[in-house]
Amino acid sequence: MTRFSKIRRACLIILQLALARSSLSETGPRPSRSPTPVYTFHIVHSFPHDSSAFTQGLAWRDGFLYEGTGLKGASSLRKVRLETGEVVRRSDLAPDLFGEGITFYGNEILQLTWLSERGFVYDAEDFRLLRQFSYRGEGWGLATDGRSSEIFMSDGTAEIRVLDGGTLTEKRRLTVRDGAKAIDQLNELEYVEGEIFANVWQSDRIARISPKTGQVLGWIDLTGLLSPLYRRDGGAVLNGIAYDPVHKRLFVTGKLWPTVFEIRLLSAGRSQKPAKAGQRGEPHQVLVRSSVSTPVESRADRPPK
Ligand SMILES: [Ca+2]
Repeated sequence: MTRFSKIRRACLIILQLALARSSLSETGPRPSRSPTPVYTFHIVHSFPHDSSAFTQGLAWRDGFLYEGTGLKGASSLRKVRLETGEVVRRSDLAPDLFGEGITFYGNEILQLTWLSERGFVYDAEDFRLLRQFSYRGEGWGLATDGRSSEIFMSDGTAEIRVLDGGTLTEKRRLTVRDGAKAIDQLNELEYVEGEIFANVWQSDRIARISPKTGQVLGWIDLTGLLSPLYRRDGGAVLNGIAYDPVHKRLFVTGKLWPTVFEIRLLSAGRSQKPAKAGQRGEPHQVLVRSSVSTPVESRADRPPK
């Protein structure tokens, strides 16, 4: 065999191997991923909400809702009586500021602004302004787990910044993905039983996110929670999640919505035995579990109309 023939034969073998591999990849098994679980809801209670409040942050502590509102000239921090919607304490931002997310950190409340790169720290008891802090870019949502010294901050992208609670400086970032797809427009946040819940701006969905990996563990579909009749404004979208960890109550609302809803999560599309008599509508049932693979409740548990 001449040298040329050897080279030609080697080339043919390489070509055949490449074709065989290509054929295998077309017909062989592809890596697959189970669909991300989707949860729906059952309304446990409805409470009045100030329909002029452009909700940008929502939190719960010791029997009261705390709310941060936006829009220039209408931005505020509020302490709200859940049952009546009464604002029992309020501090307004300067009219040139657009308020955003809030969260508790110890006995303080932090509040972001949208484009001003300025954050505020208040005494949680009397709303006295204690100090300011700064950050780069946009400020959207805030949350903390209440135990570690970390604070989660969204900025409208698919990234969640992790801040040191003591210095309010950035430690690292999570990129939020559902499978391989980055999920951006992450807005108001809440830490719920080991997960970060995030409103996705201009959608009826809340992403349940792993605070370790940024992976979306599940979706909460809140379509139909508020009748479109009450959405008076194009900006009146779902935004605002608060969690009462003591009684395991989950609250959601929206910008300019007339209602705060306490909801219980349902596992969509999975049947389960009906709840025992007397359980329906009680506020202290399990709302969420730390493992999203565990069904929470089924549609079958919805009370009949
Ligand atoms: Ca929140």
